[in-house]
Amino acid sequence: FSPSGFKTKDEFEACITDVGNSGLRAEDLITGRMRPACRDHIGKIPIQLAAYSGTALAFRDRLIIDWNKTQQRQTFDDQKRIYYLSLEFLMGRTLDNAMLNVGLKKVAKEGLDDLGFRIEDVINQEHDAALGNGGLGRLAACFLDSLASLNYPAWGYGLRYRYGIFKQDIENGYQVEIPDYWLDFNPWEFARHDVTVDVQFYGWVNKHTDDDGKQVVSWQDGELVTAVAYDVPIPGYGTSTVNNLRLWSSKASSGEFDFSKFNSGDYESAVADQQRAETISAVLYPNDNLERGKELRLKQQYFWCAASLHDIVRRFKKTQRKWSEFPDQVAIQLNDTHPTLAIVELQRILIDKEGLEWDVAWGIVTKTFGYTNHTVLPEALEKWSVPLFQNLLPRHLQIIYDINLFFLQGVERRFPKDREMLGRVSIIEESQPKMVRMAYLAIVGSHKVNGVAELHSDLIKTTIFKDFVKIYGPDKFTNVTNGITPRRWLHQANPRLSELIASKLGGYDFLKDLTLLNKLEPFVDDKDFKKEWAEIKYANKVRLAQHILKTTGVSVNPKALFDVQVKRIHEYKRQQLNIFGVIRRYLTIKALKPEERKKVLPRVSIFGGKAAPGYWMAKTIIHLINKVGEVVNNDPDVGDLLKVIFIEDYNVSKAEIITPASDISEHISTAGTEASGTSNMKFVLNGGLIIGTLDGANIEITREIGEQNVFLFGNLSEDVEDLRHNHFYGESHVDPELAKVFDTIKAGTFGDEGAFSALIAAIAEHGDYYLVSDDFHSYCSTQDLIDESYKNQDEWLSKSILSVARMGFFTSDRCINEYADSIWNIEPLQVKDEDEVRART
Ligand code: GPW
Repeated sequence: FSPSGFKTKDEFEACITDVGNSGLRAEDLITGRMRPACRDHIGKIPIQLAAYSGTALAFRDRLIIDWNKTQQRQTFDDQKRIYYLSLEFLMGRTLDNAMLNVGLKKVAKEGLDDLGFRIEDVINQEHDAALGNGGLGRLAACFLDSLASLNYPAWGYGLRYRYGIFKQDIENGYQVEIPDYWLDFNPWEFARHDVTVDVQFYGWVNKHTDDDGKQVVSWQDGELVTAVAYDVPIPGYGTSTVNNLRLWSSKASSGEFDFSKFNSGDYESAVADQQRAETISAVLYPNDNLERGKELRLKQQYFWCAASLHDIVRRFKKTQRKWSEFPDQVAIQLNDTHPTLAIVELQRILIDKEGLEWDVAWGIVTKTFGYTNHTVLPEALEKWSVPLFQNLLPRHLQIIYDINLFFLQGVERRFPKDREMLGRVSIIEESQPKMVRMAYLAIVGSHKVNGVAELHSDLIKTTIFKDFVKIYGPDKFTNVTNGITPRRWLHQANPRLSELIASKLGGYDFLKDLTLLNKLEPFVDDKDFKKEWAEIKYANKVRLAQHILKTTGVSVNPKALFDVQVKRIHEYKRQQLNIFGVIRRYLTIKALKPEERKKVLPRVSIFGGKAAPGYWMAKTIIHLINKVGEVVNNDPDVGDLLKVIFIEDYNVSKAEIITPASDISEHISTAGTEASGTSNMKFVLNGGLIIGTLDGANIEITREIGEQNVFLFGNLSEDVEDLRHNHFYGESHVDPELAKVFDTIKAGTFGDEGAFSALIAAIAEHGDYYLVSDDFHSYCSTQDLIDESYKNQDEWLSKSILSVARMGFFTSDRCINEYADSIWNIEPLQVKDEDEVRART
């Protein structure tokens, strides 16, 4: 061991540890002072990690300066701020994004190169911040990126889970969940031990009249848990704005009511209290589009809402304004119903603590909040049992009852003849036990309610919230179609495509104004351009093929058509339809004579996604995909013509590899069930075509890019209800092609047929709720059409280029501007040094 520059091994290792732990030598890595030692150790994991932490800490230093300036500027300017409350922020990795936004990625690359590191390897050292389940959490992350990039004064508020979404292993074809402890080394958060809030639970409500004859209500006793703030800088692209994401962590309160336990020697129970407190922010609930009514989840929700509201109110009070100005200074957006308690908490603060009259307070509350709905699936609509509420949050339950009373009185006055209306719209469901309907509470407490794609926003108005449209009129309900950030989902994930586009558009302005992509249209007939376009897609497929080989041991041909479906596993998203289609393809190939097989277009079917640990049917679907893969991938009759791959542990950083490598991706939910979908946008933006139903944002994507560039199939949402009805009351039969697939599974071709019987029965015997059989034929013929189209590569490329050129609408920048205009009523803050920063990037 003789690294030049260091006298002993110990000295060298101490230096590396230094970089890893403290950041003192962060700049050394960039400037190359450690060069000789590092060179000798290329490829060793600790040093790669050291290089990562060194680089991260160097960029972090830059961010902190802009972050402080931004916060000072926003405080000084004292404009209206938007607070985005989300129980999930699926951020993925930060370093690459920080480098891009600070604008010194090239410098870092050269510095690391000099030291003998590849920047990609360094970036890959980072653990994903996976504080979310899927689309809802990733949307929140894209929104933060856009808010900062557009210079909006904005804060995100969430929970700092010790464990994010679990890591998924596949063992013998089954999903196994491994805890995701991600906080080992996280240079992107700053513990703010000076920023804490005590949050109260349980206890009882004391109502009495004070000396002036005024009724005073106070919530007493119970237990206190302390929320500690952890701040994460959110840099914008091409601007010096760095906004703040504040995540709360729970710990035992120092002002514990049960302090006496320590004194009385009840040490064990005091420790148990501490653990109970820390449990609140311990783990992200791994359910997507499903609510299970667990007490700990309600505790999480209140803990986070109370801490955030306290923080927001504290900031407002510093300005010494009148309460009536609160809605001019503060907009709060509720990411689904998870933060609905914030409505009740603000009302409680205003009436119980600040002494405002009910009506005055309620006027302020409703002007402040906006609510975004992300689903119509009944199992995902939150309801909390009244007894649970009564125990955990007794004062909040009273306030909810009062909100409901005044609301229903108003409804009764307006619709005196419709007695049934009251029961239908009541915030309290008269069931056994009674339930609090959180979506109704969110509507009543907000001034705007929005869906996330046109069809979805129409559906909520005509189905689940129909009565509320009658009550409030249609203007309270609006649409803001989702978007994605082109910085991460084009530039970072697909740097070569971004570079090619920039070369034709004369720079990277399209990353700030995505509609500029339409300037690509004239190149659709440019031979050289098309060739480069195709080469980039191929290179991205090679990269994915390497990842697949490394992680699954299966070798796939990058010349084959890559067919991708990556998202949470859910019956409504219909991965079962896809895998049944794959089995049909397998049977078709098997039935061909060897010379006929030569004409078959090779295809790789790629799946990825997590199932909620308790969602048995979703786990069965994963199992089937893996078992089909085992058989198909090893069948010599099939060879390269068909491969079936399940990519383990799908997450944001894997999405960045998978998305640019797809030829066709699948967005095949039962019409009317997928509120928007956002991966559809990511795939098209990366030059992949899509097969999809007329659902969610697929519809608007089709409108933008043209019907001839999308492969649509299946029943329409307006026909779904009748079809379901017929399954139960009419004559139902399984599509004959699908029946053959079922026979093959039942014959044990993919192992123990019993393992899949429930999956088949759901379709063949139990009403086929998701219309798999109804759509099967249409799905398969559309897949056949895709094979034919792909054979004409020139035309395929034209479709790909035209689609990208027309995707400008789907940037989250457009989406955030719409929220700002139509819901939040906020303006961006002018940033003077923007040009300078833009020049750097
Ligand atoms: F059920 N979405 C999600 F509405 O990822 F809360 N998780 C969820 O728990 C819910 C919705 C919830 C998704 C929608 O399924 C998807 O269609 C949409 O694109 C995304 O939220 C962002 O709006």
